Amino acid sequence: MRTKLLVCLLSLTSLLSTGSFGVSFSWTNYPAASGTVAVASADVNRDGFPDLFVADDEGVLSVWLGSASGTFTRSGGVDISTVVNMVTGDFTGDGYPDVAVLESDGVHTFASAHNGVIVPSGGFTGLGGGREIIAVDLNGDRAPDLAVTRCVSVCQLDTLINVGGGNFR
Ligand SMILES: [Ca+2]
Ligand SMILES: [Ca+2]
Repeated sequence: MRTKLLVCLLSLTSLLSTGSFGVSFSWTNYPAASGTVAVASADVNRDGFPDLFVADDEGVLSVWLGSASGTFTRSGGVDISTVVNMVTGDFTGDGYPDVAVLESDGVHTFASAHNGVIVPSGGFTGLGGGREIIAVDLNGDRAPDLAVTRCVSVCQLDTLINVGGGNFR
């Protein structure tokens, strides 16, 4: 599935970059982001420019701040374990995007400190075998909750309800 998705993305990227759809893109490579295994976007510092959460294969989650030129500068990072996937959302309710990281041992959340820095805010271990994670308001209280699919002996869906302040139950 991921291979097919990658092929589709590469095909689409090729079409876009060659201008087949009437648009073109330039490429920028970030050597400092080598080993990237997952990426998600949000305007972490609310300056109007999208930023990136980047997780690498050495167990570091970094924030890359965007700019008006479309380039990114690494702002800082926190140690994590093996990343499977991640999703952004304002889990703390302060208006600044946070990130929930699906790691090999469970879900860990990191809150924006408003300056492009993120700090650990919570976590659930014992949720091994994670595959996918989404943020969605499951109970209609306007606070984003989390839904996780994971497979150990059987595949299942787990939900984590946001109880405020970046805490889940
Ligand atoms: Ca920004
Ligand atoms: Ca927040």
